[in-house]
Amino acid sequence: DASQLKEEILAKYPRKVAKKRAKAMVINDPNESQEIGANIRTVPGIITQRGCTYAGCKGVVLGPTRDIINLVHGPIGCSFYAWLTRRNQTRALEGDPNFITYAFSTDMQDENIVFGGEAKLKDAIREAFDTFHPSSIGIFSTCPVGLIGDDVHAVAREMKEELGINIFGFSCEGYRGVSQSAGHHIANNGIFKHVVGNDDRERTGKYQVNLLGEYNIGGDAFEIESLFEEIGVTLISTYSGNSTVESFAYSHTADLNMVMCHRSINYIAEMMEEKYGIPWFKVNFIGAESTAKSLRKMAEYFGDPEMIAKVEEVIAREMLKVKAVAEAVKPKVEGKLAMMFVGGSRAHHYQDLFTELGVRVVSAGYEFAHRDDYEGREVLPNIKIDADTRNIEDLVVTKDEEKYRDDLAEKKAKLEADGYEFKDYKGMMPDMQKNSLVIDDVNHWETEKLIEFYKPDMFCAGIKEKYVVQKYGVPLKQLHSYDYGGPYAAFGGAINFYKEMERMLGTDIWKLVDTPWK
Ligand code: ICS
Repeated sequence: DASQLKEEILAKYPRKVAKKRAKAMVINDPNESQEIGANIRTVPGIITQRGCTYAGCKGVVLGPTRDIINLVHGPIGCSFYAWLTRRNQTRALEGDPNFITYAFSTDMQDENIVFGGEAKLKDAIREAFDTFHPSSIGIFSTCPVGLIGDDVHAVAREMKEELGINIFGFSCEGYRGVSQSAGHHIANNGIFKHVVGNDDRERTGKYQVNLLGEYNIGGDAFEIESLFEEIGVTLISTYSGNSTVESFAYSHTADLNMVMCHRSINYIAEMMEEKYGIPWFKVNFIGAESTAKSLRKMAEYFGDPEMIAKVEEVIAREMLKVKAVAEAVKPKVEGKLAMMFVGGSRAHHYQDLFTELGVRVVSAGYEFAHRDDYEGREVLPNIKIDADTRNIEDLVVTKDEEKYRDDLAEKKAKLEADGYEFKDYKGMMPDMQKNSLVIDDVNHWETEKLIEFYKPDMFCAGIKEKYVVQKYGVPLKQLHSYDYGGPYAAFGGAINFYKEMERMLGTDIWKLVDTPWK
């Protein structure tokens, strides 16, 4: 069983490493509260799946936003490898700016490392301004910037003054946190400080919402947007798939924040509630059942009978299509085994899609999530704050007496009294089967042992794992970029995913793989 596998994995490690890794592997019991070691530094020498803090800040959170110039201060490689490989899509309106197809970099050279790069950064900002006339520019620090001490914030202030547009910097040097998770937090802080609340424009809809933590990979956000539109909900802003900085600036005019990826964006949800009184709850639009549940929860929040009826109508109509495909695919894939090791929320969300097909998830884990994403938010007060976390600024946010929405706070209190849950993420572990193996920050050695042990029919991870796993004769589905596929969100996305699983699980080609070491 799983405990034997865990022993075998740990036996290979030096004693100290084994002790560390033992805490990151939990044999799951959904009815017990179990602690997992998460958001802890990777042991040097281990091949981790993780990315860096700059990746989380520039690549993940700000990267999908199209009307800002995201200028990377650093060596060209940092920009090149963040250049649309995440497959985040956007749809600019006619005549509107869209800068995400570009890679902006100061292209630091040895000379700048030795003598400082601030002058080059200023020139780059002026050049970007003269060429593109953006309304805002973000500056992203890569590792050398922190090492040589360039002050990107001072440069931002100076250039903001000179050019008269919004310019702000991020101290998101790659090494600043233990993973990209630190970069999410830094990005959340920066957007909140420099953008949110800048534009108090008039309401345009009766029911206004923000969708937080949806990045439009493979067009996921488009699927969700069209549902909202049909239901009569005005989507002010998505953080940050198919988004604009312009919309972030008035996103505080929303009546509700729905959080899709808890890990990357819970900070903004919390800060917006503190300052403006906008309640938030967790949603999930991956999986047909989860989508239905999330839509119902939204309709219940607004309590408009017309919206409630519309939601039911949409669910009934879409479920017919979804069920037809699921019923055709399920017999072909039912009982197969899957495992998924992805980022900070998809390893949880995608289990729903597999469950809908009768595929069993035997092992799963996040790369960089925190204990609350595994065990639920009730453990938040018990999470030890270590030096790596303390490194990241925790903004102190206070109530905005003028803009605070007392009406929403009252609405929330009333709903809560009826058992409606806000801020209620319960994490991945309670949703996983008993004795499944939960692993944080899995590495290549552990991946190989997992494959040998479980012989899974499907492995879900990313590009760094893909070809190693496939050489074992196991198909790998990238749950970061979706390979070339998607969207997989909402009802239409569920259908796409079922078909993809039918294609990948139904072929015998993987049995023909002759590994070089056999
Ligand atoms: Fe959130 Mo890859 Fe998201 Fe998640 Fe996050 Fe990343 Fe991607 Fe992955 C992400 S924001 S880039 S849902 S869109 S950093 S797939 S935690 S690792 S699972």
